[in-house]
Formats: sequence, C-alpha cells, structure tokens
Amino acid sequence: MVHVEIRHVDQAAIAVLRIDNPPVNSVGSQVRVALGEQLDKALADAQVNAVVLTGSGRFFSGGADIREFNTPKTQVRPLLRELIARIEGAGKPVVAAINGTALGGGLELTLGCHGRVASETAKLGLPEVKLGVLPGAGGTQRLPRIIGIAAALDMIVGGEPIAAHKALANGLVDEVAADPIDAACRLGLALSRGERESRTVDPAPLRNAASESVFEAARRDAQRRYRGCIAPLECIGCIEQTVHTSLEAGLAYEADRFKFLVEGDQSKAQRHVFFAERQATKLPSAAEPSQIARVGVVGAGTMGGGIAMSLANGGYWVVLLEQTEAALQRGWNTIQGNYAASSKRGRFTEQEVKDRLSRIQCSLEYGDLADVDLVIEAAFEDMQVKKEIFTRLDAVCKPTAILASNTSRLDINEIAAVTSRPAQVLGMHFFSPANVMRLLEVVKGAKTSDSVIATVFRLAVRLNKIPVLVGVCDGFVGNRMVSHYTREAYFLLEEGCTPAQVDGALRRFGMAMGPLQMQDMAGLDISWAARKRQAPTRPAHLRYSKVADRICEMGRFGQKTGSGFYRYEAGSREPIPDPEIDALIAQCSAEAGITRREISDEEIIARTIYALVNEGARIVQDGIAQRASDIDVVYVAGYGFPMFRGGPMFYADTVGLPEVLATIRRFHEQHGEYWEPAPLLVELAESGRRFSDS
Ligand code: T1G
Repeated sequence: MVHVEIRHVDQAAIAVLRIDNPPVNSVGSQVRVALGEQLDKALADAQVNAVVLTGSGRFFSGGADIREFNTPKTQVRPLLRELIARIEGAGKPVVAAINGTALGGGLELTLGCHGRVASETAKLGLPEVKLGVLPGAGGTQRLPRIIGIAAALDMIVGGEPIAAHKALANGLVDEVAADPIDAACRLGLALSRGERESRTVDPAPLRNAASESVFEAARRDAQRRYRGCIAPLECIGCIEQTVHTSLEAGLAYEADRFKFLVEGDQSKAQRHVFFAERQATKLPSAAEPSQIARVGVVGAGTMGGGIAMSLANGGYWVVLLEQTEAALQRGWNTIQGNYAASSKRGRFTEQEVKDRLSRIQCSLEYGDLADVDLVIEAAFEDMQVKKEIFTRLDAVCKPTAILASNTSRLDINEIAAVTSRPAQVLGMHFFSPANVMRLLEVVKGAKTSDSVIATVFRLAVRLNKIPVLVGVCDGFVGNRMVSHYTREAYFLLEEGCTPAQVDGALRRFGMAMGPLQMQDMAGLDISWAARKRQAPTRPAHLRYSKVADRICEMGRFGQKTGSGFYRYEAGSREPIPDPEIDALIAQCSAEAGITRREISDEEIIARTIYALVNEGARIVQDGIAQRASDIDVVYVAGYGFPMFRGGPMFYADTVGLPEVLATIRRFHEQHGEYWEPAPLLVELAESGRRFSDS
C-alpha cells in the first residue's frame, strides 16, 4: 500500500513515501490509513529532515477510490481532507514528486504539500465533475489560491487534466524534472534549510481576485455546455467561496456540497457510466488479438472519410478506395477540409495534420488492398452493393485480412456468406462523424472468431473509441432501440403534439437533441428507405404512422433539403416550426381517426424513454447485448442520452422497475402490442431486482 524508503541527500535524510495500489494508486480507505501512519512516523523521526510523497508505476494517484463512494469506507479515518491538513500543517517539509498522472484526490493530496515537482510526462487534473461530484478534499479551495480563480475554474469545471509544462507555467508545480523524486528530495532539503519558500496556501480570502461577473459567466457557460448537470454549478459555487471566506470556512462549505452531490442521482448515474464504459470495452474472451498496421477503407463518403481520419489519427496507414476519381477527390477534399478546421481550432498542429494526411493513400484500385490487415467497408447501405464489394475483397485481400462492414443495420451473416472467410467478417458500426464520435458497435457474426473480435477491440481502444460487442439483428442495439423511440414520437405527433413539443420535452429531460430534430439531421430519407424495406413484412394490424412518409413524399428530407419536420434558413441548422407540418400532422390524425389532445411532458418522456427501456430489455434477453449497462454505454456515447441519467436502463433502475413496468402495462392496455412488457423487465420488477443486477 505505502512503501517507505530513506534517501540521503547532502548528509540529510529524506523519507520517500510511495503509494502502491494498482491499478491506478487510488487513495481508498486502506491507503489513507497506511499513508497517515507512515507520515506520522516520518514526521516524528528526528533523523528525517523532509518527506517526499510519490506513486508507483505510471500513476501518482488516480484519485479517491470511486468504488468506496456511498459506502462506510469513506468515513474510515483519516479522511483525505484530514490527511491533507496534516501535511499542510506538518512541522517538516512534505514535497510531492508527481511521477505520473495525478487526478482528483491524488492531486489534492499534493495541494497540501510544501512543494510540488512533476515528471515531464505527468498529467494533473481534477476530473471529479465528470463523475457528478466536485473535488471534495480541498481542491476547490486550494487550487484557486495556487493558480488563480480563472485557471482553477477551467480545470475544475472542465475536468480536463493539464500537462506538466502547463502546470509549471501556471504555478501549480515548482519544477518539472526528469527525476522528480530526486528533485523533490532536494526541494525538501532546501525547504528544511529555509532556502526555499513553502507553497502551502494562504488561508485568507482571495478578496478582489475575481468579480461577480466571472462566476456568472462561468455559470452561463456551464449551463450551456453541461445542460442539466448540477455538479459544474456546485464546483463554481465552491470556488466562489474563496473570494470571500477563509480556507477553513470554504473547506466546510465544499465538504457539504460534496456530500450533497455524492448522495445524488446524477453522480450515481455518471459513476455508473464510468464503470460501464470500462466493462464494455473489456475483451469478451481470452483470444489473442492479431497485429493491424494497414487498413483499407472502401468508400470515401461521409462515413468512409471520417473512418479514414479516425484511423490516421490512431497512427494507422490507410488505403482509401473509391469507384470514381470524382468521388475520391470529393472525399479527399472533405478530409483535408476537416483537418484544416481542426487545425484552426487548435486541435492539431500543421505538422500533425501533415502526418495524418500522409498516412492516407487514395486509390481507385482494389489491388491496392492486397496487403492490408483489415478492410472497413463504408459504401452505400444496400445489401446487394455490399455483397458485391465483399466478393471482390475476398478475392483480392490476403487470407488473414479481416473484412468489416460499417453497416448500421444490415445482416452481417448474409454478407459473410459471400466470402470464403466468414470467421474474419464482422460489423464495425461507427457513428457520424466517425472521427469524433467514440462509440463503435462491434457486430459479431455467427462465425466471427474471438481473435477477430479481440483484434478489432484493441484497434478501437487505440482509436480512443468505446467498442461495444453486439449481435446480429436489424439495427443491432442502438438503431434497433431508436426505431421504437422514434415510433412513439411519431404517434405522439398524431395524438396531439407538435414536433417542437416532443423535442422540447426530451431536451428538457437532457437528450442532446429531440428525436424529430435528430431525424432532420440524419436525413428522413434514410429511415424512410428502412421503413419501405420493412413494409412487406410489417404486420398489417399494427398501428403505423404515415407522418414521416408524408413529409418525405413532399421531398422534405430534413436539413439537407432545407426542410423536414422543421424549416431551416439557408446555412442554418436551427429548426423552425412549420405550420405546413402542423397541418400535415393534423391531417394524419384525422385520417387515423385520432382526436388530438393535450399531452404532458411527463407522458412524452415515458412513451419515448420507456420504449427504449422495453426494447433494451428484449435486446439483453435476446443476447444481442452482453449486459444492460452496455446498452447504457451505447445510448450515452452514441445517441446523446444524458450522462447524468446514466443511460436508459440505469434511468429505469433509478425510477424503479416496478413503476416502469406499471406504466408500460398501462401503455399496453391503451396502445396495444407494441407495449407488450419485455419478459426480462417483468422478471426483474417482480423479483425486486434491477437491470444493474442482471
Ligand atoms: N477509483 C477506483 N477505481 C478506479 C479509479 C478510481 N479513482 N480510476 C480507475 N479505476 C479503475 C477502473 O475502473 C479500471 O478498473 C482500472 O482502474 C483501470 O482504469 C476526494 C472525490 C486514472 C486516467 O475521476 O480517469 O478523487 O476495469 O481502464 O485507461 O476530490 O481510470 O480494471 O476493474 O480507466 O489507464 C477522481 C478516474 C476520483 C479518475 C487511468 N479521479 N479514472 O486510465 O485505466 S473522485 C478520477 C480515470 C475523487 C476527491 C474526489 C482513469 C485513469 P477495472 P482505466 P486507464
């Protein structure tokens, strides 16, 4: 847990305490106790001139142990804030040797120290806000007193770590050294001899350090960027305390607000997502992944271009194939334009853009795919087209090459069947824009081998994607569920809502975008094609809304045609309600014999979100998803579900499955068989269990 080593520097003795708690040196109850004991010993030892705190491996510390939150372990003394106060008030210098990543409570531990030295590769951050809490061990009170209000607001409300050189520039660390422990020992010695000033903070209020408007601006920015989240606003409130209260009073306020947040639903939801993402990306088998160096991408359209960029960003060599020179040039121009925009935003330097572009080889020849290790097909969403492409790929690519389709819903088994290598065929469903969105649905065909899955999972993690293993069905996980969600949105329109009312209710719930605005953005023609494909097999007795079809028949496909459910001014994506659509909807209601009525936000949320939950339960019981939390990862990472609600399945657990089931049973009586409760939901609700127990 905590190793002690005595180092001798210029005839002085320095006690080096090293936190050793794999995998990330989290500071849980056991580490706190051990650290407190070793600190007391070192401070009491007359032979010891100074103390250095450091971590083992590549972490200083990944912060407090998140798994202990909402358990009695968080009350085991010394509390982290008590430990930090002891360091701050120690009779000898205590210096932090930040050997690697220092996050959350790990970084807060260093803020009580008398000096801080960072390694050149160290990352320092207070990401608590991403878990729906705030730095609860003094970070909101000490950091502003060290680096100033504005920089502290950035770090704490944004939650992003900073590099060592930036920490040196803003005064967070005193030194950046190749050997941080040796440098920290020397700093400790200098402090013990009065040759250097201690960096412990001045407890007085930071009067006049920032005007009221700074905090109001921060609140407005947080409300815009993190709509519906309460933690960012609480962080700002804590930081604001530093301007007019002492350190002691500010620490008490911070402790109170931390307790409020950590016991709240939002933080529990965000911590669920944190662990769910890590569980989803775990390799589903012990199979050994194979090496991938060169990747072919077939199709240079929106998806193919984004995938090529994502691969180039991940350091892979890419062969981007198109059928015609014109299509290839269009795709290449789009890629260059995207990189230029990123460079202008400061995301990449010019050299980084050059390096990435140099990794993408454009081609019109299938022969150029002969030695790639993986091909990702991102061509037109038509089974016949895909079969033709996979037939050619099978003939051209080396026997070990993996062949993947970016299809968003088509049958991978049917595609694999046209090749001689079905074990090496799978789906890799990227989300647009593919160079930005982190979700990747990895679709395992009936014959896809475990080693192919392992290979693609490892590639996905290297692309900073979140791979989620899904099975073959129409729409896999995300799109299969979204069709039920969208169906209910269309029904609500016929029953009395306007598009703005449905979308408004769901945005207030926290969705990044309402379903109808999302349809306008994605293109109404895409789902129209899917509905036409499904029409021959759609049971005639099931209710069907003609609203979206009628809009498509008017040539209104959404943003790309300037109108869909909404109107759009030229060059604008801002949805404008359109009375012509309201009239069309009323017409559809009349034709369906539906009397329009007032519908509450509450019903809109229940009808759309519980449609997701019910289908999600079916997906788990069908084995299309490995677990309910994978569905939450898909929806938060790929469909704009609010992180602070944890995903549709976690949200249902939070509401309570008995209540969700009762509502679904009521909808079943009112709206027919679409609302047949999923057996898994019934089983869990009636046995007092939750999706997170399944
Ligand atoms: N507590 C418990 N477990 C943690 C953990 C933590 N802080 N951080 C990571 N893990 C687990 C993780 O679940 C996974 O477990 C394994 O470690 C490897 O993680 C009082 C209240 C540190 C950058 O928010 O950002 O301090 O799956 O796969 O990619 O103010 O983990 O193997 O079972 O992510 O190398 C603040 C959260 C806490 C940092 C490493 N700290 N962690 O990334 O590995 S709250 C954080 C991370 C706090 C104080 C407050 C990353 C990482 P398993 P990994 P990685």
